[in-house]
Formats: sequence, C-alpha cells, structure tokens
Amino acid sequence: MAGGFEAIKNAGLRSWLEEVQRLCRPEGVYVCDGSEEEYARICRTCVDHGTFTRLNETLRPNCFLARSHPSDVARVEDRTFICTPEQIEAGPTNNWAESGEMKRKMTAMFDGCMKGRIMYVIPFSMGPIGSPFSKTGVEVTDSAYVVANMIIMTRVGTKVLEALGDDGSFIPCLHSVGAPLGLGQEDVAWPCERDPVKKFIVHFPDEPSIWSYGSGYGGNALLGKKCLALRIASAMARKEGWLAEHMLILALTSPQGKKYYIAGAFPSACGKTNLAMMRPTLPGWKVTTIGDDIAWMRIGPDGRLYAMNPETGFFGVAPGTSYDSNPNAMETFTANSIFTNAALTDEGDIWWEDMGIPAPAHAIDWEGADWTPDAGRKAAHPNSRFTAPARQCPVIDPDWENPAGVPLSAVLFGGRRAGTVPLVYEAFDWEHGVFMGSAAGSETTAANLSKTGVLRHDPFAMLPFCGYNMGDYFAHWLSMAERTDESRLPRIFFVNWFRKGEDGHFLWPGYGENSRVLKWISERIEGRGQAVKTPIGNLPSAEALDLTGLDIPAADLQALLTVDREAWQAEAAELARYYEQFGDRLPEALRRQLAALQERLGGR
Ligand code: O2Y
Ligand code: MN
Repeated sequence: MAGGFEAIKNAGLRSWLEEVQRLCRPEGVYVCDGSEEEYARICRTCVDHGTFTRLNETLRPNCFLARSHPSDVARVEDRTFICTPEQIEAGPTNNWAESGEMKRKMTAMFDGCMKGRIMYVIPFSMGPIGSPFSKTGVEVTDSAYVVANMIIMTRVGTKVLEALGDDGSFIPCLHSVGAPLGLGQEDVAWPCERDPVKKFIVHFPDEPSIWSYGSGYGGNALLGKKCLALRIASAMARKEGWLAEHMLILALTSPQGKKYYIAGAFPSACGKTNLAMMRPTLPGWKVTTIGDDIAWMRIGPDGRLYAMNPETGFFGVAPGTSYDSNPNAMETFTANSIFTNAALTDEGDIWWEDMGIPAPAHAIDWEGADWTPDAGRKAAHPNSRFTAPARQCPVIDPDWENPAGVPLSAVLFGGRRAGTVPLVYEAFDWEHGVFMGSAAGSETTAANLSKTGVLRHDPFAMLPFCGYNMGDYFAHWLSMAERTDESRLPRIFFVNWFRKGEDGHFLWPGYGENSRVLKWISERIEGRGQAVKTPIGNLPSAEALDLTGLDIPAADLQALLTVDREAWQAEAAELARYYEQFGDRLPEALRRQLAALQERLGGR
C-alpha cells in the first residue's frame, strides 16, 4: 500500500508533503486515487486493525461499524482555535492563540507523531471538481478511518490532483490521531490522544491552513467539513464576497409544480438532516434534498443568491433517526455506509435508541460491552453517526451537484426553543432578517461536549464554525443587500419546531408536518400568504396555515402563534447583554434593530 509522491506534479503540494513526512516520520506514505478498489482496500485495512466490524452483508451490504475511544466521541469546541496575529480578528466567540506560538507548540507535537503508521494523502474537492466556486484541500492523516469517511463525504483522488495542476493552490490540512507506535508496540482499534487538553483543532485563516491533532472523530478529523467548508471557507468568503454557512438546502415543489429552493441554518442536532429529507404530509407537496449541513452561497449573474452543497455525503446523528422521523435517511444508509458508535445486534446489523425498531434482546453497545434492554444505559452513543453517500438518498435533487448552485427563495433560521419563540415568523426586510439570525439561540444537545439542555446564543448557527470575528460576520451578511438589488435576495424566516407546553409536551408535531409551515413560506414568497404584523415580525394567523387533517388543540396553536411581550422583552434585554462583547465590531444596523424591537415591544 505504501508508495511515494510520484503522482504529485504540483510543486507546492509536493514540497509541503515532503516537509510533513520529515516532521511526522511515518512508516510509509500513500496518495489516495479515489478508486472504488481503493475504498474497498481501506475498509479492509480498518477491519484488519479492528477499527471496523463488517456488518451482515445481506442486511447491510458493504457497511461497517466503528467504535471510537470513549474520550473521542464528538467535536471538541474548547480545543478548537482560530489563530490570527491579533485576537480581535478571531473575535470574542472563538478560542484564540497567536499563530506563531501555536505553530511552535504544535510542531513539537507533530514531531514523530506518525511513527509506525501510514501517512495517507487525501486530495479532495469541496464542491464539484474544477468548478470555479469549489475549493481544493489536501488532508494528510494517519487514520484509515478518516480516509474512508473522507471518500464518502468529499470528492477524493487523482481527478482532484489533475484539476489542481502544476501550480494550483490548495488548503493544507494536517491531521494526526497523535498516537505514534513504538517498535513492536501493538496498535489499538481507535488510536487517539486520550488527554483532552492535548487535542488541538487549529485553523490559520490567513494562510489558509488547518492543523488537527489528537482526535480521530468526526468534525475534529474529517477536515473538509467543519474546519475547511465552514471555518476556513467563512473567512475566505468574507474576503471574496460570498457566504459559507451552516445550512441545509432543500427544494420544495408545490402541487402545481413550482419549485422553491430554501436554505436553513439550525444549530447542531436540531434536525437539519430530517428537514432536508422531509416527506411532506400535505398532499401533492414534495421535498428534494441538496444538502443537509453546509451551504456555500454567492450572488449570481441575475442578482439572486445561489447556494451549493460542497459535500457528497451525510454525517448524520443516528439516535432518533427512524422510519417515522426520517425514512429517506433510513433508505440512504441501507448500503455502502459507515456507522460510528452505534450498537451491534446479534444479526450483525446496527441499532440505536429511537430507531423505531424494538430494542434487541441482546447487543454489543458502542463501548464493545454486552448490552440488554435492562442494562440501564444507552446502547448507542447519543452522538453516534452514520456516514452515507448523498447520491443514495432517494430524494436527492437532480441539481444537487450543479456547480452554479440553486437560486434561493428563502432562508430559515431556527433553534431548539421550549418557550418564547413562535412556530414561524417572517423578517420585515433583509436587515431585520440579519438581526434575527444574529439573535438565534438553542438549547444544547449531545453534538458538543457542553452541558445539555442549556440555552446558548448561536448566531446564524455559526457559533462553533465562524472563522473570524462574529461582529464582522454580521457586517458581511448585512453587506449582501448592497451587492445586489435587495428584492432579489431570499426572504428570511425564523422557525421553531421545538416549542413545549407547560407540561413539557411538544406543541407542534414536526417532521413531515413542517411542510405546512413551508407551504405558508412559499405563499409569502408569492405575495399571497396572510400575515399579522407583530413586534418581532410577520406571523401567520391560525387560518393562514394549512392545518387540514391535523388534530392540534386550539390552545396549543394559540401558544405557537402568539408573541408573549414580557418574554420577548426579557429576550431582547438578554440579547443586548450578549451583543456587548462585540464592542465596536457590532454593526450599528444591529444596534438600531435591537432598539427598534425594544421600542415595538414597549415597556423599555
Ligand atoms: O461530533 C462531531 O464530530 C460531528 S458534528 C456534526 C456532524 C455533521 C453535521 N453537523 C455537525 C455539527 O456539529 O453541526
Ligand atoms: Mn452541522
């Protein structure tokens, strides 16, 4: 398997790879070509090392289960850094370290870190290969698990090197699990650095480059995703006049055949994948999927905002994914998929909590221990994941790989909010919509390691993913209205599927029933949908929503569609406190928007 860098014609890439090889001192190097045969071989390597268990070939063909080390189960936000010369450029919401200092520290860590391992070179493209809007990255990693996942999540291999040419530019992405092997030392199934403070996920947006050390999991290690396509890309997008966003992209088709492209920013584990693949309950309506996590958006020649999905796979949260919540996801990972930290049944299939399938009488849990339903602990980790090819999604949109993207009619912001925030409301205009995005927040879940169930501000769902000062990011969003005729930009809405009653029950059924909200949004786009102007935005009246066939108590509907002034006054006061940290980087327009909201709410 090991070879050299003969396939690399790009002088800059070759010299970087030689430098990394000298530093990390691997046993061998291997450059990925992106072939099917290669994917099969990498998976076999993972099986041989004990990292993968092959699943039952009849039940789940060409699928594998991986179990990570218990210290390595999610993105580590407190170990994620944006490194710039001055702290102000990273802003108050990012961990910061001075670039030179961080490089010195990490160079010492990378020194010899791949001993006894293969250094894999993964040339990858975010976005269709060769599109002027795509970005090329090259990830160097000592994890075969990362290689297999990157092959599903991005476009990998020789074609990328060809498109890069002799002198094209690329984003160097250096990754190591941080577990060199001593001579004769036996490997473990999931090597990683176990000491949490020795993990580093580091971004140098000025170069740009990414250095990740110590974790082999998800967003920490598959560097095309959160690191490149969001943190680094957001900083590049600001300089180049576009937007890199934590958004799903879907197409909604009406019974009359009219198609609306909608992007939606929701914090981690708020159901983006479910919404992106939704099966509408409203007869005649159809949803097709373009992406479930990341949208790159730019103004097209006609002045409209176009969105493209830079990825080729889904790295979705497994628990809660079922034929009820997301049948299309269930159909997507029937084959050719990787599962991480799910439970293994005695039949050799995967299982997780709320899969809609009765718990097996016996399974092997995500830590590799025997499990029975009375074990008193979960069989799958709450942040267990499926990695599945987007092309296998039964409702993938024909334009999902269109290099020009799709023109957006609406942008949604949302979060998981048990109180205060109504089911849906519409911004008065672009500036107000940007204000709404900046004010977004959500109750935390297991997708990050912080305490769950706590409300945290998450502007534009980008809190963990913005690669520069969030105040400047707000200004960049505002500037879109100056780059085109504002009437060409998508309408902005805020949605909340997670409102609860006082007894804790969800007021809105969610999932496919969210099509009722999307229908109202499409009517607003057409200038038809009825709305009531309130201090926070335009809300539908109960009559304006198509509730045919839905049995929802009048009191629940009332709670979903009313604005509680006192709760919103408290919300606005809290937002004012949150804004303080941005100092003079907070755009004046947002200060004005906040003051105007407080004015409309009265009682200031
Ligand atoms: O925990 C991880 O490493 C994965 S996080 C993730 C994966 C896919 C899509 N979104 C997210 C996220 O945290 O937003
Ligand atoms: Mn995400």
